[in-house]
Amino acid sequence: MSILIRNGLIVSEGRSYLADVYVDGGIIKEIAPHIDREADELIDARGMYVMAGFIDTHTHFDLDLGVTVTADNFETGSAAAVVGGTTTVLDFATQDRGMTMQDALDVWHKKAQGASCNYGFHMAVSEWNEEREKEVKSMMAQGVTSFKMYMVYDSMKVDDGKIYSALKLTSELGCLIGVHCENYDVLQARIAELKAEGKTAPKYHAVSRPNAVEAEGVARLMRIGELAKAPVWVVHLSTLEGLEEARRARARGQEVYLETCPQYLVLNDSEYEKDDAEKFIMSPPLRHDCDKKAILDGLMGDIDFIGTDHCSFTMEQKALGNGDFSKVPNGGAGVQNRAELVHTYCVKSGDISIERMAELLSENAAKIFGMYPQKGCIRVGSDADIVIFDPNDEHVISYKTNLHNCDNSPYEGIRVVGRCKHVLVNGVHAVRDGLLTERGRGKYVFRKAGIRTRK
Ligand code: DUC
Ligand code: ZN
Ligand code: ZN
Repeated sequence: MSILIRNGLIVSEGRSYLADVYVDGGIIKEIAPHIDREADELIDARGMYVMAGFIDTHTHFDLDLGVTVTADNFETGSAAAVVGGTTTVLDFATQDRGMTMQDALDVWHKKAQGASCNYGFHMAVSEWNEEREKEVKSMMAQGVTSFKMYMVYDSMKVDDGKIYSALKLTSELGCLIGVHCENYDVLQARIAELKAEGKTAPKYHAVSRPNAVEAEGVARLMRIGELAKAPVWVVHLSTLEGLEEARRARARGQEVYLETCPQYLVLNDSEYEKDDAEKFIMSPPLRHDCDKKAILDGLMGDIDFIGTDHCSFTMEQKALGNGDFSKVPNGGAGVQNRAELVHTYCVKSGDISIERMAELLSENAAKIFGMYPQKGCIRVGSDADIVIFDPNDEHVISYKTNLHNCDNSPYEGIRVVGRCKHVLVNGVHAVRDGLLTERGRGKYVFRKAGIRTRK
């Protein structure tokens, strides 16, 4: 199957230029000012950007939290991803206590079968011991070169000593660990204080975990990374203070990778005053406008990539909290809307260039997570994961039109400028005029050790 993309503005690897792109057998075969070749299909990309398929570094599909399972599995989540231009997700395979990493990886491979976008896995580990250490090389041999640890959540939390040991071992092997940075003990104490005062409404979720709860976790991770002489990745950074801690560590010479999410660029904590505030219960919580501004400024250089932390729950699932914010399943749906939100709130606003958007949504993740140049760039020989992005299309986000399997969206009613008009997944034309026309074309992405872009 060959496809010729004509007259688009290619935005890739820091530059933009007009060219045609010819794709065959799932691979980019030619890029030239004018390609005169027969193709099975022709896409006219005049007035549109031709970009490397976006990579979402942070999704939770089919995740069992114990009380409930995320509303999106790989079938629905990956379909929503592709319509939003995400051709690869890195989902968190989760090693529950008592399980091996291999068990978790096998389970996640099964869950992901038939996905509409490509997928790779970070391994989220809930315990760290000699047995788990022995599995790291085997994970790498199976294409898993990044891991995650949580400082919070009773079922997942690991202590600082374990984070230190894990960082030491995995970094020697060229792997990267992402850490959910919050101070567990203080958070528990604050939740108990609020409950004792009868403060259980959704807005107290944000009160229970203010900026300092994240910043302390980030500062601690920075020092643990320094002691372990390891690079560290802060997942879903949301605060000015957390960003400052990371900057300080970099100024000391440390290698720090930062991820943020659209919710910390677009929304703020006023959402917790709304009637459907449960849908904004996610961790980290939504922040103040000054944090939004700091994170937005950080996109210019401090922040390396933007993932969604897609972790969707229906309103019925959110109601499991039964009026107690600390029991509401944490997370929101975002996998479909990342590119259009970043385009609207960061590019159209004049804060970042379209070239920077390409880095933040695809290229940097491809490099740091060991997929480059197979993915993350428009180059001859790279996979034909391609987004043809119309920068002028305006529409309003709604869960009713989103493909995710969830009766709410944190972005409900927001007008965005920009739409992924056409999307190719492994050379297959999967989205036409904004509509998903091909499902199930995703493949497992076997990842190498990443490029240490901040070394
Ligand atoms: N935060 C969420 O909101 N959901 C899933 C996990 C997390 O850390
Ligand atoms: Zn997290
Ligand atoms: Zn997450």
